[in-house]
Amino acid sequence: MLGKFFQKPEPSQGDRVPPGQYLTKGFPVLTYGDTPKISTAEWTLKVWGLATEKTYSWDDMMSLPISEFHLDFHCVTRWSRLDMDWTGIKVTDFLSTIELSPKATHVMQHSYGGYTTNLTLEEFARDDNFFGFKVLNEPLSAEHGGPMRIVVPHLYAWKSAKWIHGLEFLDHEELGFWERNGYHRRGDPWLEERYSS
Ligand SMILES: Nc1nc2c(c(=O)[nH]1)N[C@H]1C(S)=C(S)[C@@H](COP(=O)(O)O)O[C@H]1N2
Ligand SMILES: [Mo]
Repeated sequence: MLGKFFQKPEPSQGDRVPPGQYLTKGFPVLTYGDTPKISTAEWTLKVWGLATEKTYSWDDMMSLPISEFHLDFHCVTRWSRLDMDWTGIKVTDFLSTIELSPKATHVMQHSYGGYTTNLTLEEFARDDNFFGFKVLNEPLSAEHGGPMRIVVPHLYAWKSAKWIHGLEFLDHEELGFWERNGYHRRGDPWLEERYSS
């Protein structure tokens, strides 16, 4: 994997690169299966489970506060991309528009195409998580999860669902697609939580 595209971190970058990761200056595409092609006009986001059921359109989302984000992105297949600028909607701003049951402790992200990935509510409701729709000053392309994806920068990137389509709130842990197929239930790159044991 090393060579032209993947580099060992410089010493000055070392404290930003989790153990066992290599740097890329590009933005690789990592998708299991086909790429859904969803226009903003047809895109919807549904909330259900331990929250009052509600469906958001693209315009509903665009009426929420828009924020800028600067982050590093770490894939469990060992590439890391530093310094990405994104535009999106903070998960915390979104959550203030829904009625969540006090019993909710976990959330399952559901994507167009059937991909799922799970988080605790605490990991999901962090200030640095967001619904991203622009990256590197361009609208998010279909291959990277456009028109809208989740980004959870503090965990491995499989926790950042592309083509986000639903959020299911739960009072217990359920496992998403990769978590059922051997990946770690949490996925902290600094602890190298790559696989379940
Ligand atoms: N819906 C969906 N989301 C997904 C994936 C996927 O296959 N489907 N792959 C995950 C993985 S393993 C990674 S590393 C990142 C990759 O995002 P990128 O293709 O924009 O680099 O998306 C995550 N989100
Ligand atoms: Mo990944």
